[in-house]
Amino acid sequence: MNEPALPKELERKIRERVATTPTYDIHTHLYDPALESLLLWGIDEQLTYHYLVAEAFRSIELPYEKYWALKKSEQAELVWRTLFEQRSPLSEATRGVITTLHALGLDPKKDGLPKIRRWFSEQKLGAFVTRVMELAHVHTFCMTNSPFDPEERPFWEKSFQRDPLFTAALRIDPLLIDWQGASKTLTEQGYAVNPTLDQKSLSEVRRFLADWSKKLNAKYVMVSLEPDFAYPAKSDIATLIDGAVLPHCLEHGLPFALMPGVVRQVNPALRLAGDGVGRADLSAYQNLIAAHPHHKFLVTALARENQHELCVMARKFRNLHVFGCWWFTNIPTAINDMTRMRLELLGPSFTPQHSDARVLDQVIYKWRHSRQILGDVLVEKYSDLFRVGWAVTDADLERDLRQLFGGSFETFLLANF
Ligand code: RAT
Ligand code: ZN
Repeated sequence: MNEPALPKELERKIRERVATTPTYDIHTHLYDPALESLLLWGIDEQLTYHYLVAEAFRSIELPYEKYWALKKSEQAELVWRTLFEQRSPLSEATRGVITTLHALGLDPKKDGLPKIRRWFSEQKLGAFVTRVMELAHVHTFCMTNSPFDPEERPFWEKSFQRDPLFTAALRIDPLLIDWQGASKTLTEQGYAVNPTLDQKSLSEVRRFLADWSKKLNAKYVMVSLEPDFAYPAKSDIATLIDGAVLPHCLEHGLPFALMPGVVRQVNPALRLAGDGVGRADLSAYQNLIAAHPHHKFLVTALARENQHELCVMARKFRNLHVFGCWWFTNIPTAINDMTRMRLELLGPSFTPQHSDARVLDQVIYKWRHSRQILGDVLVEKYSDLFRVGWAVTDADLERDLRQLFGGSFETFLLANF
């Protein structure tokens, strides 16, 4: 007997809606245009994206320092020659450039780099932001904002007219991973902290977090952590989390976003491209989340091996919201696997993707590629449901997609546990 198949018309509708539902891009490295040159865009920025630089170095023999001494345009030309002319752009990050350029009406194979550069030089930033957001169906970005970044900090200190399309997140890696260094920065910024983490210092750190959360109107507080992060522990980082970050998050109703699995600077010569991955001990995160049921945690893990346990943890703790396919997992094989697993274990109560874009243009490919996979996965899942006697309606579909494309995240931001 033939099992009932999902009507073709419904399959088409699912794919079309997945491709076009407006999304909240909840973690990016883009900036409000008021932060001027910090908002990167254009072909040379795309080509010198650190994902591509790491790949190009596999095939160029130039000493690292010689590459870094080149002008950005020369670096871009070298990457172009290496990854697009001497071989096909088969990797995810190189394919992304092709998707992006075509979406903008350019043909990288035919046009070549000079013509593409000319096209970008004719664009105006304001209109380009609008075009990218339309093409990617992104309604809002969340930035990554660091009070420790000497280029970014002055903008916030003098304040500016915010663009409502760019929301903010307070990024605090230097505070948590290097208290000795951070205590100097905080002292310079007028906070009376000591190199030892005493009560006075912790309350000053809270004042620092409160001031910056307010300045940014932050949606959450975020850190990325090495695989060996332990909790509970007698460490500076655990002391700072318990004594400052968690009380701050609770008082201001902010989630604490944790990104386990980065191994910093396994190859420092690659600079920003030099970080690696390691399987994290997620029991530390389980301890943290279980011990703080009234706090909210956003988590995305870098190692593919951590994905299943993270989903299981989210089934146990409603104060944990799983999000995105981060960095090295932002490749079709991992996105496919992780999205299926998450839907099968969590239903639509997670956020499948964020772009992590560092260059505005990349938003286009990051979302197109992920939406394609989410479309495939959802067609399969709604088909499975159809076969057991549940036909998804238009309203169901719209609601589910709204949740997956930022609705669940926004509900989580407002939740009180
Ligand atoms: O994906 C990236 O661009 C990484 O370099 C990291 O910035 C990562 O996304 C992070 O937020 O730490
Ligand atoms: Zn990031």
